[in-house]
Amino acid sequence: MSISKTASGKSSSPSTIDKRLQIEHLISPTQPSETELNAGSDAISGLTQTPKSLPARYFYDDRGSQLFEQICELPEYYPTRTEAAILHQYAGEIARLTGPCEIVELGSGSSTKTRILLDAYNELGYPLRYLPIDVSAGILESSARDLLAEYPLLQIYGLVSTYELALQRLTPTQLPSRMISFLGSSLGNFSPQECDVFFSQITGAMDSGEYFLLGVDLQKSKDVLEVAYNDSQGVTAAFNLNMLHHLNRRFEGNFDTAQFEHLAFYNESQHQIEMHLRSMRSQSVQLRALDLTVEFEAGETILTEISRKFDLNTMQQELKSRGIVPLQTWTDPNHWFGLLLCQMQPPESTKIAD
Ligand code: AVJ
Repeated sequence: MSISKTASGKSSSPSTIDKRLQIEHLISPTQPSETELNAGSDAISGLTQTPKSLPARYFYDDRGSQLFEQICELPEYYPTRTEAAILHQYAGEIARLTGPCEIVELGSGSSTKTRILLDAYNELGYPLRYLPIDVSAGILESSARDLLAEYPLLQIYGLVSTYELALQRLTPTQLPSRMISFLGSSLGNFSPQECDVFFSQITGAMDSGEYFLLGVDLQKSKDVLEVAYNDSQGVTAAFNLNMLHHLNRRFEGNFDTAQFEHLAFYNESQHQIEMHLRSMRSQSVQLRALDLTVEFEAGETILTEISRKFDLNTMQQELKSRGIVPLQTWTDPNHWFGLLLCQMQPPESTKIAD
């Protein structure tokens, strides 16, 4: 019994939507901030290293976010629907465990899975306050407006931002508690070292007693994994190649995407899918805004993404050792995906645990 446009009997008028919506831009593609100017430096360092790499966050311009939404619907790409099924089954339990709280979502995208949580909080009569955080302004604003039309009591305070900036910017919540959700196994994009940094940003942003909801993709057979990143319709390939379009636009580049191909495989010893773009011939590419020329040999690859696959027990231990205490863990019948609800320990006990 969720409140929707039909259940509430009317949809909200545009004016009340505007009153319940606030979006703050911490980054912008047209007027790059200090941090955005630095952002080009991660592309420079990746492209001048051997082997070459690019940060996965360059996937997500507006077009890339759209392609990612399409990936989530692919028959081969199991993580999204598996996580959504777990959420459907346990959202009520999550809401009861956290009580009323503000929901912060890192990398909110289309906020599809958020509806499952909002429905559960709504059914318990809890106030609905949502803080989506995404680097794509287009998808953030359009999904915020859709949500406000569907939930007449919802308040949204969106941040167009990287995780890092947004986590520094969180002000004390007006509700009894807060839950930061990080779904879709986006954590898998981080190397172990980047995970360390990310978890300290999380602990830095959260007060003791607050909640952290984490979705992680679990280790499984190579066959299932490789098919999920090599779909028959070529959407994943288009998503991967779109990073080059994004760099062209953002940094005045001249990548010819017809001269690169998508490559994705499971690295079993590292428990990670690796996505690469392979240069089909020797070529040189300029990124004028970065004052950079990059030489490629035929067959040379750029690593664009790692997607790590986790072990649930190890993840629980790791979180606990950082004072992010798992309260409850859920999975699907195949054990393909894991959802962990954690609570921040008080600072004193964090010290003892160290
Ligand atoms: C958003 C990082 C979880 O690693 O599965 C999907 C991105 N890349 N297909 C993933 C992705 C290729 C996705 N994450």
